[in-house]
Amino acid sequence: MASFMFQLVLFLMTRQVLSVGSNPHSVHRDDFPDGFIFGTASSAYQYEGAVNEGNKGDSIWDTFTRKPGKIMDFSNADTAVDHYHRFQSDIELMKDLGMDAYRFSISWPRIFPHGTGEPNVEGINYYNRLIDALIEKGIKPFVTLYHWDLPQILEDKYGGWLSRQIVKLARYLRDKYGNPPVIITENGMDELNSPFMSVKKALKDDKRIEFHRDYLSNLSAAIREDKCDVRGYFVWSLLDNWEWNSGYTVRFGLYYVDYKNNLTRIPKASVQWFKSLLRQRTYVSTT
Ligand SMILES: *[C@@H]1O[C@H](CO)[C@@H](O)[C@H](O)[C@H]1NC(C)=O
Ligand SMILES: CC(=O)N[C@H]1CO[C@H](CO)[C@@H](O)[C@@H]1O
Repeated sequence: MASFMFQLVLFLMTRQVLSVGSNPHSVHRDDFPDGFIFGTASSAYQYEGAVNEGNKGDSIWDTFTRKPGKIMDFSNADTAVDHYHRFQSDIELMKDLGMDAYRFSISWPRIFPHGTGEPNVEGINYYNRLIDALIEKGIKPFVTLYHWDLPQILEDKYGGWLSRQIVKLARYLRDKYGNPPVIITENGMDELNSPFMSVKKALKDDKRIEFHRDYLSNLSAAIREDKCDVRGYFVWSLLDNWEWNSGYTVRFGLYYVDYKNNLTRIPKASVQWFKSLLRQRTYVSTT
């Protein structure tokens, strides 16, 4: 297995929109240090679907979504955006954007359907295929170990004690390593998924562009001027997806997912914006 990185999740779901500066279109990959990583982020439950495939066990969210009235639009993530079956073409989209990395999470109940015991070969194979496909396209995999989808059986047995273990782990790492490099592992802005809004209008996500532009120009300044050790920035998210209690009522994607038309991915304006931000500049030698 090729090398990949494990990351603790640092959630940074900023909603604050910063004021627009004088040169709003200037932010570019070159404003960041060499090796700075741009990526998109996702989580297993919000993306994969296929909740009953591959010998997967139930997660606490599978149980929760089946309780009436818990999810705003009465939806569930049984299909989500079908990333489980479509990850190959989704990786093509990341490549096309010029992204360096992809952060995804491992569905715990896909690996341990019964919470503990022997790992499930089908689950492991799925993540191996995903990781191999990313590496083949030159996109670095960042793996989140836990993104809320605890196996139901662990919740039943231990009342979720493992999530307290995760907090303990995070504290331990902070105390042990002090001031570590920071990766912004998700930052994004949602818009209401209004049934009355045309697709054409939904694709014009200028507010999202403004949001990322302001954030990135500030981040670049923090790195250059304040010497903050920030190493990467992950956009939440590549695709519109299933947003926990909000179900499908909000859209966070750079790509619009057409839920009425076979989950087709359609680029929003922000895709073009990120493409030009991420484009490598080619310098012409004059000698
Ligand atoms: C829906 O999209 C998937 C992935 O592109 C494709 O394999 C499938 O054939 C499509 N289904 C229909 C009914 O168009
Ligand atoms: C601290 C900092 O750099 N703030 C800047 C954030 O971005 C906006 C818009 O580009 C600027 O106006 C702020 O000065």
